[in-house]
Amino acid sequence: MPLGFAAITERAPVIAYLGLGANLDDPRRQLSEALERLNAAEEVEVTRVSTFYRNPPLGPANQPWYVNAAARVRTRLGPEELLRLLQQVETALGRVRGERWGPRRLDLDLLLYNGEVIFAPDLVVPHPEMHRRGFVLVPLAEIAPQAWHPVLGKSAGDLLSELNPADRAAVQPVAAA
Ligand code: A4P
Ligand code: MG
Repeated sequence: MPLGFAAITERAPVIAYLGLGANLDDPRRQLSEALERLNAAEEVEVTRVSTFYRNPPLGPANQPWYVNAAARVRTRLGPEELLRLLQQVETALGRVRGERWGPRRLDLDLLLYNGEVIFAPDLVVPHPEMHRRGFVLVPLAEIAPQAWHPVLGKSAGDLLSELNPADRAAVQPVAAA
């Protein structure tokens, strides 16, 4: 086999952005553990993490407030493989799938992947709700104001500045422990 064959066929690393949320069982710990597990995966390096933000639930109101964050990862995984990894980490940390938009220990969403637009049955990227959500845009714009939404043709910073001020104000940094 010619020298360097493996290196040539290996996928080059790309940048992806993740949204993290939890509102049960010490949400901050859930997010920290999720980030540790993702970073421990051989094909993923967590290169930036936002502040953790408290905010009221979107969806059923009779559930605790959420803690949300965003992370930048460098990965050799394809988008579907990265989604599988996110789902494995959710399951490993004990997420019980239940009511849609209901309380959860951990929710990991793939927000942006390498500037790509993906419409697969189980994966839509950019995440279809991200541009409407303060709890996604506040942390994302903190770590990557230039991150590009390829469908809307706008940066995370632009999308945040277009958000309703009340939605933005509802997302507040978690007080230092
Ligand atoms: N799926 C498709 N595209 C993606 C993507 N880009 N990232 C599919 C992740 N998953 C994606 O997800 C349902 C299906 O979405 C998966 O099978 C996957 O193949 P799920 O995590 O099982 O269900 P879910 O999270 O309950 O539903 P959904 O519609 O994904 O909800 P969201 O949009 O994740 O919202 N309020 C606050 N304050 N903070 C929050 O973080 N989160 C939610 C959940 C509701 N309210 C919230 C928050
Ligand atoms: Mg989800």
